[in-house]
Amino acid sequence: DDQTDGDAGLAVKTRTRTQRPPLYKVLLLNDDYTPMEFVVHILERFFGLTHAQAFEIMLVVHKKGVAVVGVFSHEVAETKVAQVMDFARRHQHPLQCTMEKE
Ligand code: NFA
Repeated sequence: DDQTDGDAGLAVKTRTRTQRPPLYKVLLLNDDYTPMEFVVHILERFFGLTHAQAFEIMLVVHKKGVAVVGVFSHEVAETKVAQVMDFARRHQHPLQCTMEKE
């Protein structure tokens, strides 16, 4: 406050916007072949869901074609997608998992 800005010696607060890291939705896609119990297992194992929560989300994907299974930082979302895709591929299931900016 150097008295050159017309504020009569009062403190001046300049409002700045808080930077929030972008968040990413992790999406699970339906297909006709992946067993329901395999999807439930993935949701428990990689997303920390209870069996009941996992079953609920699996059914949403099965009925609606897609569901958001979680929202994470870019790095965590990338890791989840890679873990799901790798686990599905190793078990020869066509399950697809993707991410998109919120
Ligand atoms: N649609 C699959 C089936 O009927 C189950 C499934 C649910 C697959 C959610 C992928 C995602 N076996």
